[in-house]
Amino acid sequence: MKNGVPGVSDYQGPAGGWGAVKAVTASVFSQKAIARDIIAMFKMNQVKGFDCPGCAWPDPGHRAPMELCENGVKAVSWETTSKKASPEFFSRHPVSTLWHYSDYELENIGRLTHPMKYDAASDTWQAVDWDIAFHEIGERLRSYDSAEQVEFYTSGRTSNEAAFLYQLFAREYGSNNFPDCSNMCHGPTSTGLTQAIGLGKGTVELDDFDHCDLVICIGHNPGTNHPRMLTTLREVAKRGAKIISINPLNERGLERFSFPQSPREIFGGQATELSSDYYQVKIGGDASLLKGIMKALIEMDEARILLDRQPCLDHAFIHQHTEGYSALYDDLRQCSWAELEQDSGLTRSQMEDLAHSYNKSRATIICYGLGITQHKNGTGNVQQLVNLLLLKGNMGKPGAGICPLRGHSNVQGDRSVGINEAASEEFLQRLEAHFAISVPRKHGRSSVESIRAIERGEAKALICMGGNLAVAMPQPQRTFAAMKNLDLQVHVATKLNRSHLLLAKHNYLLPALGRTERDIQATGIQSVTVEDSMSMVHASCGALKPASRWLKSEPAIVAGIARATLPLSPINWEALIGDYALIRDAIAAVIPAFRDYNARIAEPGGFRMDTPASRREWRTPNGKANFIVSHQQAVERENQPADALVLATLRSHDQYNTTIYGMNDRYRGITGRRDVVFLSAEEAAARGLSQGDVVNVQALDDNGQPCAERVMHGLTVVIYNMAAGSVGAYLPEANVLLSLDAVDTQSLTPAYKSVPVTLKKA
Ligand SMILES: Nc1nc2c(c(=O)[nH]1)N[C@H]1C(S)=C(S)[C@@H](COP(=O)(O)OP(=O)(O)OC[C@H]3O[C@@H](n4cnc5c(=O)[nH]c(N)nc54)[C@H](O)[C@@H]3O)O[C@H]1N2
Ligand SMILES: Nc1nc2c(c(=O)[nH]1)N[C@H]1C(S)=C(S)[C@@H](COP(=O)(O)OP(=O)(O)OC[C@H]3O[C@@H](n4cnc5c(=O)[nH]c(N)nc54)[C@H](O)[C@@H]3O)O[C@H]1N2
Ligand SMILES: [Mo]
Repeated sequence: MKNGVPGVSDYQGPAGGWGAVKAVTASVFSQKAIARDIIAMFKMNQVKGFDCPGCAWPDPGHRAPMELCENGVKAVSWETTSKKASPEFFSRHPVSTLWHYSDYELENIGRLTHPMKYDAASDTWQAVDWDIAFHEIGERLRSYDSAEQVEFYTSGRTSNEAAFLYQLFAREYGSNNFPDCSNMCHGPTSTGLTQAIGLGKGTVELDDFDHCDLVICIGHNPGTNHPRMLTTLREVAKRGAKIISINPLNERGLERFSFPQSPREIFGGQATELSSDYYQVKIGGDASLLKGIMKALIEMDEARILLDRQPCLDHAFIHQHTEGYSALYDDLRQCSWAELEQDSGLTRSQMEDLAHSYNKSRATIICYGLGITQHKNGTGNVQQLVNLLLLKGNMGKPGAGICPLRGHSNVQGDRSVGINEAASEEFLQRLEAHFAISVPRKHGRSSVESIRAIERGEAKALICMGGNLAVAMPQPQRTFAAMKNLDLQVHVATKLNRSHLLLAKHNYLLPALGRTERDIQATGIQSVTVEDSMSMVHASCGALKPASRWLKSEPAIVAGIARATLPLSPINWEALIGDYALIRDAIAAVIPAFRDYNARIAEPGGFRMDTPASRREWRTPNGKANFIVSHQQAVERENQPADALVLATLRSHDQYNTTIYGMNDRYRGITGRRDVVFLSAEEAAARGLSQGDVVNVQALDDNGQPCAERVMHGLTVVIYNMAAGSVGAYLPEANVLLSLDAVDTQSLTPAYKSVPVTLKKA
C-alpha cells in the first residue's frame, strides 16, 4: 500500500531475481500441472524441445544450460493446465452467462476439449463431430457470392507448417484477406524497413550483442515481454558496453536485473545495472527526439570537419551505400530546437548528450518495440531509427544493426510463409505452379481493413487461426458490434476467450493441440518449425500428452476445412498432414529462401533465413539503403487543448496480450488490480490530483473535442516516474478509448500508444 492506496506500492527490487522464482512456482501451482510442467520446462527452447510460446527472442545456443524464464513458464503452465472447458461445462453455462466472466476467468476455465458448435435455442456451445463441423463449414464457405467475403485471421503462434497450409487453402478458395496479429504490432517494421533497407525484418543476430559497444533500447519493455533478453543485456553490461534506454516510463527491466538462475545473484541480493542513461521521452515524441539526435550529430560532424578532425558520420558508407542524405540534411537543418524540445519533452542538451554517446560508439544496435510502432507515424518512426544507424554506417557490420522485438513466437515466420494480404507476384506464381491451382491477384485486407469490412457487412465470414481478434483490436464499441454481423465464425483455439462469445449466425469452436503437446499423424510424431525475431528457423516438437484425445493439430484442422470446402482440389491434403516434412518440401519449392528446409532444420539450432541487409545488400528498388524523411507526428498537438495528455495502452507483467494470467504488475508496484491510470507527479499536481484519486479518462478526437463514447470511468490514479504529458492504462480494458480510425498511415497498425485524452476527477 502506498499513501494508503490498496494494491499500489513502490517496487524496489531488480527485475528477475527471487520475485521471478516465486512467480514461477505460483504460476505452475495455480494451474495444477506441476509434474507435467517441470518436464515441459526442461524441454523448452532446447535443441530437441518445443519452442516456448512466450516470445520471439532467439535461443541462446551456447549461452545458458537451460533457459527458464518467468513469463515463459506462465505461458507454458497456462497451456498445460489440467483445468478443462468440457462440453459438460458448456451445457451448464449459456453464452449470456459466460459473457459476464472477466477475460481472466474465461481462459481460466481451462483447455477446450471438444469441437463445439453454438446452439441458439439453448444459448450454449454443444459438442459436434469433427466431420460434421468440417462439412457444415465447407458448405457455408461454398455458399458465398465471392471468396472475398471471407477473412482469414492468423495469430502469431501458428507454426510455419500450419500457416503455409492455411494461406494455401485460403488462396485456392479465392481470398487474399489475411488480417494477422503482425498488423497490430510490427506492421511499421515490415513496411518501414522494406522501404529503407529492402528487408522487413531485423538485421542483427544474437552474436552481434557480443560485439556491440552500445545498445539503445527504445519503446520496449523486455523485463515483461522478452525476459530472456535481460540475460543478453546483462552480458552486454558486464563486459562494459553501454546501454541507453528511451522510454516514457521507468521500466525496472531496463534498469536492473538479477539473473534468476544464479544462486549468487538471487540469494546474495546482487543485480546488474543495465542502462547507464535513461531518457523519459514524451509518449509519441520519438520522431522529434531522433531528429534532435541526428541534428546534433550533423552539427558536431560539421564542426569537426572544419577543425580537420575525424568526422562523426561515416561519409564513405553514406556515399557508397545510401540515397536521400541531402533531403534528410535539409530537413534536420530546418527543424527548430524549440519544436524538437516541445515535441519530445527532452532538452536540447539531453539530445546532444545522446548524440555524443552515439558518436563514441563504433558499433551500435538499436532495439525497439511497440512504443515506436503503435503510432500514426509508426512507419516514419521506424525509418528515423534506420536514418540514425545509417549516418554512422551501423548496418551490416558485426555488432551493429536494427533489432525489432517481435511479439508472438512465430509472427515473423507466418509472414515468411505467405500470411500476407499483398504477397509478391513471384510467390503467387510459384504457389500456382507447384500445386496446379490458380490463386487471386487482387490485394486482400489486413486487420483494420477486415474489421471495417465486417462492419460494413461486406465480409460475411471470419476464420481465426488462434488469437482473440475482437478484443485485440481498438474500440470494442465498434469492433464487437461488427462481429455480430457475421454469417459464420470459426475459431481454432486452445482456450475460450471473448471473441468466441461475439456470436455470428453460425459459430464453431475448434480445439487445437498446443505447442507443448505431442502431435501424432499417419507417419508418426511430427515437429513443426518457427522463426524467431532474428530470423532463426528451428524445429519445435511437443512432448506432453494432449489435453484431450479429441484435439487436432492446426495443420489437420486446416486440411479438414479445406477438403470439405474444395472437394475437387488437386492438392493431396491427406499426404501433407500425414507427414509435415512434405509440407516443408512444398514450402521450399515455393519459397526459395527455404531451400533444403528439412535438411537445414535437422542441424542443431536450425538455420538463419537470408537477411541481405546484414551484408549490405539492399533489395530496394534503387539498390541503396534509403534515408527517409518523415514530417508526421504521433499526435497533432496544436489541435489539442492545453490540458490534453497522451495515453499509451500498456501490458502488465501478468498478461500475454489479451490473456490475463493474474492481477499483478510486479515491476510497476501494482498488486491485485488493473483499474489504474499511471501519471507523473507533476501532471497530477497540475490537475489537483493525488495518488488514489478516482478519475474518468476521456478520449479526444483529432480536433481536440471530447468523444462521448470513448470514456473509461473510475480509474485510480497511480503516481509513477514517467514523462510529462503522458499517461498509461492497461490493455485490453483501455481499448474503449481507442479509435479504429487512428492508425499508422502507411501500415494501418492501430495507434495503440498515442490517444489524446483528458482526466477528470470522478
Ligand atoms: N509476458 C508477455 N510477453 C509478451 C507479450 C505480452 O503481452 N506479455 N506480448 C508479445 C507481443 S505480441 C508483443 S508485440 C511484444 C510487445 O513487447 P513491447 O514492444 O515491449 O510492448 P509494450 O509492453 O506494449 O510496450 C513497450 C514499451 O513502450 C513504452 N512506450 C509507450 N509509448 C511510447 C512512446 O511513445 N515512445 C517510447 N519510446 N516508448 C513508449 C511503454 O512504456 C512500454 O515500456 O511482446 C511479446 N511478449
Ligand atoms: N490496446 C492495445 N491493444 C493491443 C495491443 C496493444 O499494445 N495495445 N497489442 C496488439 C498486439 S502487439 C497483438 S500481437 C495483438 C494480439 O492479438 P491475438 O494474437 O489475436 O491475441 P492473443 O491475446 O495473443 O490470443 C490469445 C488466444 O490465443 C489462443 N491460443 C493460445 N495458444 C494457441 C495455440 O497454440 N493455437 C491456437 N489455435 N490458439 C491458441 C487462446 O485461445 C487465447 O485465448 O493484440 C493487439 N492489441
Ligand atoms: Mo504483437
